[in-house]
This record gives sequence, structure tokens and C-alpha cells, in this order.
Amino acid sequence: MDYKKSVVYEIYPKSFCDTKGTGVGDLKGITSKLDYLQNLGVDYLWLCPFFVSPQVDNGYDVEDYYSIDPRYGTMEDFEELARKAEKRGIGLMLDMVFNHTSDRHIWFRKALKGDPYYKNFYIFKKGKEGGGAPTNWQSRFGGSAWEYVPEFDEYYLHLYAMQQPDLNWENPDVRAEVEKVVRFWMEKGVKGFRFDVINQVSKKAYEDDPDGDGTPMFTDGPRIHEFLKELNEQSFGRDPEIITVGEMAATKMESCFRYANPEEHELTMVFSFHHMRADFAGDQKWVLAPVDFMGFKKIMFSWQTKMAEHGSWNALFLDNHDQPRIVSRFGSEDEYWKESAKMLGTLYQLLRGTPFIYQGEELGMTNGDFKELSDYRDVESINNFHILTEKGLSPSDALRILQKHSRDNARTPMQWSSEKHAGFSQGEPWMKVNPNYERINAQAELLDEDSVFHYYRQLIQLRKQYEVVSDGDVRPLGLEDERVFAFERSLGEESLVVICNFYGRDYTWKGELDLSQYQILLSNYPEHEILDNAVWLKPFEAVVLYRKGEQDE
Ligand code: TEU
Repeated sequence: MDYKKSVVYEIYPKSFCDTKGTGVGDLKGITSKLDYLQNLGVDYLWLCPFFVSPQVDNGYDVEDYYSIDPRYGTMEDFEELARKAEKRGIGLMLDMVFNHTSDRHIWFRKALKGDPYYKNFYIFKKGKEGGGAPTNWQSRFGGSAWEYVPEFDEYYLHLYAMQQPDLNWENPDVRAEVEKVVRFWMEKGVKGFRFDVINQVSKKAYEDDPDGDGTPMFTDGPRIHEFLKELNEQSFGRDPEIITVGEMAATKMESCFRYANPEEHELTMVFSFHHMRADFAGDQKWVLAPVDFMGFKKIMFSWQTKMAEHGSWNALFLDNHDQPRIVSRFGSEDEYWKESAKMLGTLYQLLRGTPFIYQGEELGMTNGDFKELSDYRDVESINNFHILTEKGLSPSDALRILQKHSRDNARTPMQWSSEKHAGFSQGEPWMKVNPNYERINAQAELLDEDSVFHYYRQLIQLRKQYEVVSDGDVRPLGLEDERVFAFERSLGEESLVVICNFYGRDYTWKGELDLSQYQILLSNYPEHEILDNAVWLKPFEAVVLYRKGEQDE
């Protein structure tokens, strides 16, 4: 399958569909929704981890890479899913978490017993002379990234939760194990892989970071390209059909030029996150800040144009399981909910790269309705609540920040219908269902031709039908415009123009192209006012215009 023409759909198994009434989604639930997914038109399903795990980080803490967590089903269930998906032309993409394991993984348990072979699978270091952790690095989930083990008088490194010890990629035996895991799943018929925080596996030096939390010491490290090339050569690279995406936390674009350039033989494409900080205060996530639209636009276009100049490929997304819902963040939850959900889809799906839709995004699902700390499940959110209140913030102010920025916003159960628990489960869901399910749900949207769901179907089809979408060059339009996100895609004489009003107010947009030669391919409003190079945009309006090559001269 051509990755440029493909669209990936991300599934968070825990919240997708529960067939057993346990309140937790399962693999059979995914199989039962294959018709829905085929109808939407997606080509790959990225399944977040379903391996045996104590679930401290919802499966991103893997205890056994070769077995399926019984709460999600069995290996037979997985094989059935793979088979039935393939029949519908859908490939499975698995999520491989190799920066760390669970602390319950047999390797770590042996390490803690003092087995020197397995101790070298992880990163144990002596504390500083005079006491304290080996370096000042901070865990991504808050607090020190080092945990003290009294038996050894040493610390182990965990860039994420304490129960997620980092693997030592300098050890060739670790890399060989990782490659073995990938080959195992390839043999099961898997068609792609997503590698979790893969750009953090090569650490630079175990030294203090003078002005920060350690990020430069373990991001895009000195041996990262070598490690990725080896992983490619020893595992997925043996099958040219397999597509891969690396999750690149806090990465530098220069590194991504190489990660995602086909000639480098590292990965097919990369996720970067700089554009997702548009509502942070600088690097600070746990504060309330307005959306910086101009900053967002600048970052998006700089990745678009520079990655293209280097022949490298982007993964495109606005929603995923770690991000609050985009319609709540950048759009509107009330008056213009539908229009803004469609506009945001238009904005990113027609850029240069492979789009990733996160479950429920195609319905315009919104942030969770969380009122108290006990409504939250996410380790990062709960840790940061405590950090904020220890710093002196009132619990209600801390909760307000969580309501905006918690990853749980994306993890509420999928809204299938207006039945009890949104049709997600017969039992009590592991996380609170969003009460707006009576209005926003798949059943209702399937019946409504004007729904966000049907609009997403059309967007996906544009990528299949128009080569200019999959292969065209990209050029920002009106970079300085403070209201509109617009760009042109072009292939030879063929041209596609996408104009998105980012705000809930009317706005007249003027560009440099004569639009009278264009036809409208898609829009979230039935009527349009376009004259020469000007478009009278309604709140959150998105218009996709197309001009064929021949008509040009
Ligand atoms: O996320 C890595 C990551 O750094 C972020 O997306 C993170 O969730 C966010 O920055 C916190 O502010 C990946 C997975 O996608 C995430 O679900 C896991 O929790 C994490 O790795 C650890 O495996």
C-alpha cells in the first residue's frame, strides 16, 4: 500500500469497544467495528499497546512483548482481527514501546535480583558524590527521572513513570531482543509499526543539564541514526511493504530530515509535537494559556516546507491519545462544534504527509467531562495535580488546568450510540463516558449525511482520488494572515487550494491566486462567496478548491 495515499486510524484499545462487559475495550471489540472503519475508508489501524502490562501507563509499560494482556483477549483474537482486517484491505500497525519496559518485565526483575546480565539491560548509576540522584534529569511525568535502589546503592533511570525503567540501548543484546520482538509480530502479519519515543533511546552523557530537565541529554542522541538503521536492517526493513512511524518527542527538525528520508533507511515517517504546544506557555504544559495561532501556523508550515525540501515525510495529526481533543482546543464545543471539527480535519488532512485520525475525532468527540481528581486515570495528570498543589495552587485551580491539558481528555470511551455507556460497554466503563454521547455518537452520524463522520470520509477519498493531495508540493498562502490557515498543493499544472477560517467570526480572505478558475471540491458550508482572489468566509469555514492542469493556460 502506498503510504502517501494511506490514512491511518489510531485505536486506544482500552476505550474503543468492549464486548465482554468488563468496562475495558478488547480486541474482539475492534474486530466488531471493522465494517465501520472500512466505511470510513482508512488503510491502517495503529493499535496502542495491548501486551501484558500492569497498566500503570495504560499499556505503555510492557511486561511481555510476546503476549496479549488477557483483559484485551487472546492471541487467537489478535489473529482473527489481523485476518479480518486484511480481508477488508486494512493493515495493522503495532505500537512498540522500546525506550523502557515495565518494572514487572522479567528482565527488570532479574536485574533487581542482581543478575549482572540483565542489570546491563537497564541504566543503573551511582548517585552524585555527597548524595542525590546521578543527574538533575526530570521524569516526563514529573519528579526525578532516577529511582534509588538501596540494595545496590544505585539509581535506575526512568524517563517516564518510576514503573517504566529505561532500556540500555548501548547494550547490543538489548537491541537484538527488540529486533526479535519486531520480527515476531511481522510473522503474525502485521503491516506497520509505531515506535514510542524512539528518539530518546540514545543517551548523550549522564551529566546534569545546566539549564533544564535533561531533554538535550537524551533527545536525538549521538547513536540514534545508527540504532534506527540497525533496527530497520534487522527487522522491518526486510519487508519493503511495512510502514513505520517514529514518535519523536522534543525532536529537532534536522534530525527528522534523516529519520524520515527514504534514502537513509531509518523510518517511513515521523510524529513531531512542536505544533501541539500552541496552547502551552512556552514549554510549560501545566498552565492555562491562550492558543497562539500564528505560532502554530509558523511551526506547521516550517515542518511542511523544510521536510519536503529534504525529501522527508511527515505524519500528520492534531489528535492522539496523549492530546486533549482538538475541537475543544482549537475549535468550538458549542455553536460551531460541527463546522470547527470539519475545518480542523480539512486543515491537516490535505497537507503533505500521511494523516493519522484518532478514534472519535471523525465524530468530533470533545474533551472529557471531568470534575474531580477521582475522575482521572492518567499517571501524568495525577502526578502533576500533586506537583501543582504542592507548589501552592488551590485544588480547584489545579483541576482547571487538568481539565484543559490532561491526556485523559482523549481517552474517554468511544461514543458509538445513544444507548447506555454510549454503546461502548455493557458494564461500568473504566473511565467516565462523556455525557454528550447522546448528541455526538457514531450511530447518529452515520445516518446524517452532513455529519463530521461523512465529511471525514470525503476528506479521506480526496487523498485517494487526487494525486496532488498525496504527491503535490506544498506552499503556504498568506503566512501573515492572522485568521486563516491556507495553502496550495500543486503537481505540475494541477492545483489544490485549501482555505480554513480558524475563528468563529466572518472574515474576508484575499489571496494572490485567481480563484475564478477553480471548482469547489469540498467545504463545511453549502454556499460560498468567492470573487476573483477573495473569499467571504463564514465562522470556521473551510473550502477546498481545485484547478485541473489543462485549464491553466
Ligand atoms: O508519549 C511520549 C510523550 O512524551 C508524550 O506524548 C507525553 O505523553 C506527553 O509529552 C506528556 O506531556 C508516549 C506515549 O504516546 C504515551 O502514551 C506514553 O505514556 C509515553 O510515551 C511513555 O511510554
